[in-house]
Amino acid sequence: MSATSRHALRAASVAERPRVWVSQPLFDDIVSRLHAYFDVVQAPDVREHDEAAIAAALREVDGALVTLNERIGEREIASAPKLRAVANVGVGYDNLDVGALQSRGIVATNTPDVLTETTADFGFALMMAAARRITESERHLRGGKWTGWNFKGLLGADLHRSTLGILGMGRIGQGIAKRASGFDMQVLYHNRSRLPADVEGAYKASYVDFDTLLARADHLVLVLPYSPQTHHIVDAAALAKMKPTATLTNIARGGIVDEAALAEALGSGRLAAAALDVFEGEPAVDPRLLALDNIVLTPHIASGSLSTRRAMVTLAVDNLIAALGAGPDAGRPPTPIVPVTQGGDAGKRAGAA
Ligand code: 8YV
Repeated sequence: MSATSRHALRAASVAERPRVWVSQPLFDDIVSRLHAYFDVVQAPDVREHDEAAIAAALREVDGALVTLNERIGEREIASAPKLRAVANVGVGYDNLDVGALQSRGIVATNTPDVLTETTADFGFALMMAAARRITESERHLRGGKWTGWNFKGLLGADLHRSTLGILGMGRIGQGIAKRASGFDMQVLYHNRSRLPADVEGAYKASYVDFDTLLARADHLVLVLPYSPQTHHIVDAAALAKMKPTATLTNIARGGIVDEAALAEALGSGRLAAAALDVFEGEPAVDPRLLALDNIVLTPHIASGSLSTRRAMVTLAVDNLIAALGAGPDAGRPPTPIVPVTQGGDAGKRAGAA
């Protein structure tokens, strides 16, 4: 082979390297594994990409590593003819239109399991903070309002031996139930489908209908996926069914709760306290919630321990490499949202690189 044709061959193989877009700076040492297989285009800073920016970023790429900041649906992929895989860094994937991706043969993946325990820890911490008024008490102290020990000041509600309600009994819900047993809590849950008896037995959890869950929970935790069916499932009518002494904790997605109705319930004393890690318009937070004392507010950090965030990025990178038909698991991404069928369109594309 002549030097010219060798050069032409090398140039062609370089040109054929798949391209991927990384939508946010994540952990460079983990993301850099992509360089072995792909040309990587990475956003230089954390930002909210609008529809046009996402469409532009996807136009030339074969794959994308994205977070909940990027909404990817029909319009964003309309002019992305090469796109074959979208790896979401997160277990929730309401930012992806999975149907639209699937109908175009684009493999979508998420990061389940690796964040279960960390997120359950945080859900429990938030629930305790709301029940025992921890952040409110700290504001009181820091604000110089603690002028003497007060026997009846800042009294909260107990967790131990109370009734825990879990709406959404998936992996994270089960993680919370596991923690509750150490507090001798009675665990009630509601889920799309009832769990097998052995799983209920393992978590000492009893299935109840949604209204019973609302009525009986001393502490209600939301851990269900967000979808059109669960939008504002906790609305004014649902809140009215809760005990006035109860707390509500949301570590799922903001849109599950009608925030205006929640602010009204908390402000009027209809509900004792709440804790939110997620917001419908995040990063914007409803000023009516910000004005309340009986609410704990955190900026979507439930999965935010260093080791878990690193594990999430590692899994997403593994997914992207495999979904684009490279690496040791070529064509078999570890955690596809919809199983990759090798005969199907998505399967063919996954193995196509
Ligand atoms: C992530 C989350 O931090 O996994 C999820 O669904 O909500 C969070 O744990 C977030 O998705 C990052 O994209």
